[in-house]
Amino acid sequence: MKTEPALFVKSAGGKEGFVRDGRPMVVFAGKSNVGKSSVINCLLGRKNLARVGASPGKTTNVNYFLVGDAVWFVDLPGYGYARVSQAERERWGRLMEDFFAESERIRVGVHVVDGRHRPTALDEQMSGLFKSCGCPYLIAANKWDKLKRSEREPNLALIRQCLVPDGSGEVFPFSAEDRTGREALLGAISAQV
Ligand SMILES: Nc1nc2c(ncn2[C@@H]2O[C@H](COP(=O)(O)OP(=O)(O)O)[C@@H](O)[C@H]2O)c(=O)[nH]1
Ligand SMILES: [Mg+2]
Repeated sequence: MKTEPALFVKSAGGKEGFVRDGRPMVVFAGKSNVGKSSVINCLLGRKNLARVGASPGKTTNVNYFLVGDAVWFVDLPGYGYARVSQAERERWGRLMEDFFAESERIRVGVHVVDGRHRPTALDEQMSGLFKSCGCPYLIAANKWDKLKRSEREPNLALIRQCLVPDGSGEVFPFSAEDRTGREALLGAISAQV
């Protein structure tokens, strides 16, 4: 897969703004602050195409990046930020429902989770959305650089057990900081688009 050029094209706050141009989509989701923007930048070899550290809970839109003129990288709004209103939470739920209702264009799902912790209930909900759309499901266990060596195997096993006990997806140790797992994840994405 060509990762250049990569450009931010648009942001959609609702289904009327979704891109429907027939190009395949690689869809990224994750808890807010898990490093989703950093993972996208790392994969694309860019510093700040997807905005890192934009205040958590504020990026409530679906963002579209056109990669190599051929593939959409779609950045879904982060979830699980404590200080958002019930109304915002409901908006997120509706947006996800609308987005996954048009799942035939999703070629692969990339779920960014925190490699240090047990997946949350919302991670499990998100996982269900990815699996229900029937696309290959890849999990990036991010912030891997922060794990002690002794934590690695047990954490991988825990993430697998929580999200893909039936082997319905693949878990990749990943670090947007030191680029652990970049080639492996990019290879798995490339195989689908
Ligand atoms: N140590 C470490 N920090 C990371 C990693 N990925 C992201 N971060 C940091 O985590 C914070 C949130 O990252 P961001 O990409 O904005 O998260 P997003 O809200 O999920 O898009 C930033 O301070 C990043 O520098 C990683 O793999 N390792
Ligand atoms: Mg972000």
